[in-house]
Amino acid sequence: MTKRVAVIGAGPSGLAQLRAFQSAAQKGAEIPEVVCFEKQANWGGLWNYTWRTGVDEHGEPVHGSMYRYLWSNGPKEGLEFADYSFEEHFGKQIASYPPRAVMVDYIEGRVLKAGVRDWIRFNSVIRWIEEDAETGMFTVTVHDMEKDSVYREVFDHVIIATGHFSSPNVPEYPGFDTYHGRIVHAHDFRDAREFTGKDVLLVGASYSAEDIGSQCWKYGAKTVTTSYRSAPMGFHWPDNWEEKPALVRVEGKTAFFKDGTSREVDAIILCTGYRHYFPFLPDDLRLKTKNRLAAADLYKGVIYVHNPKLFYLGMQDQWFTFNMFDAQAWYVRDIIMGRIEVPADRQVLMADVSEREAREEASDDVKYAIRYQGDYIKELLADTDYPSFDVDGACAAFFEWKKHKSIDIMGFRNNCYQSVITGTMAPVHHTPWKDALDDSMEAYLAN
Ligand code: FAD
Ligand code: NA7
Repeated sequence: MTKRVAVIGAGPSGLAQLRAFQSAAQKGAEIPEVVCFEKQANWGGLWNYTWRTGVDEHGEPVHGSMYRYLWSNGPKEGLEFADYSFEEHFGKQIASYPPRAVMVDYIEGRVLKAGVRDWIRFNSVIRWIEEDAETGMFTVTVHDMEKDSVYREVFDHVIIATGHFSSPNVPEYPGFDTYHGRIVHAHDFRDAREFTGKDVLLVGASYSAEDIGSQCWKYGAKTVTTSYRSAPMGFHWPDNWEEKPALVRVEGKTAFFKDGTSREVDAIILCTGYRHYFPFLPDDLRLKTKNRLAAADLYKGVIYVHNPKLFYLGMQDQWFTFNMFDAQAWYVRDIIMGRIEVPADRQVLMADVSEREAREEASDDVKYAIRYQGDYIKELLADTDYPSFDVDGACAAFFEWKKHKSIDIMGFRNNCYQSVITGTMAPVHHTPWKDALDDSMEAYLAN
């Protein structure tokens, strides 16, 4: 009997999985029956922008964390699909930091070409997954939101591709309950123009704080203050941007910091990260990990050590994204198709995880971390037929990106890099990022 595989989520990771199976079928292999369940009405995951916050049209928690005017926060040369270049999609090479609309068009282009849309059941929320101890099969409970009906289906394998930047980590500080302004988590931030002319405080010192702060600055916030718990971001900020140590409390509209200073702010944006959150999984199947490069309990970063018929994609903290999801998806496909064997001894699986953790912890150097994830991709690629590409070249693009950020945090997106897939140099974008207020695809491609 044909194996049945459930893929949960049609974001970049889930779509990579569909493309991986379709590519095997295209080469003449017999593939399992693949069913992808997606709770949103369309594919693209986080890249599928929604204006909604809180709950969606069905009363489900909104998945989207992306906001208007978002441009890729790293060079596209670090994430390009090896089997579908930007040049193939757009018919020309494009600049290196595309806005969201351009990115979603590219993501969509590959899967439209592969013809896998009808493998996906949209508006289908996974409510629960459990394993039958006797048969080892998974029963998946699905809520079809269009029909408003709940049903169950049985699968040999389940692949969790629901992402981990959707369920916000929301700390509380003394005085929040009486604060005279808006407090919002990055997950619910949508349009920077809301903060034009305002004094904004961002709590956190990572990508969200940096990028949402930059958006607010670009669209005319009066001042931007960021507050760090561990270490400052340390970029050369514009004059109206200040980094403060940890927030201690707020009173009225005044925020007080650990160094004894204070500042009046109109809004507080909590850029305090996200949680791995899988409300549809019981204890024995649920991944519990921090946002790190060596995710806990995943052999080869994808196979759940406590139940190797269950897989997780894209659960690591991410330097690499799309090409890493591809490497993972091809690897998982080949395990399911019997081309790659997973050791039967659980101790071996656990030892693999420990080794990855120790290697990650061996250094906190940024270049080391980028190479670490690059090496992980190479390790997976070595065992599958995913088109090999110059991973070291992609690492080099990330090193350059880091350098460009340290030189000019508001200008790093004006740089361009060489594609490791086609070898072409990206053109310089026609407008500096800070002046490009129109982030439509038409405006971006008008080079
Ligand atoms: P997601 O994109 O989160 O997709 C998961 C899918 O699973 C969603 O479609 C969701 O609806 C679905 N789903 C969830 N729960 C269920 C359920 N119970 N039932 C059915 N379906 C479900 N990466 C970059 O490379 N460049 C960037 O510039 C960049 N910017 C980012 C900016 C922000 C604000 C955020 C939050 C992330 C950014 N990322 C960026 C990283 C991002 O995580 C990846 O690019 C990518 O979207 C991850 O893909 P994914 O498929 O693993 O997860
Ligand atoms: P990250 O990268 O997980 O960073 C979370 C930040 O929030 C980090 O600076 C944390 O500080 C800080 N944090 C977490 N909890 C708290 C509390 N309680 N108080 C103060 N500060 C806190 O999440 P991001 O949202 O920035 O980025 C996630 C993805 O979105 C990323 O991949 C991008 O592509 C877009 P710490 O350093 O732990 O002290």
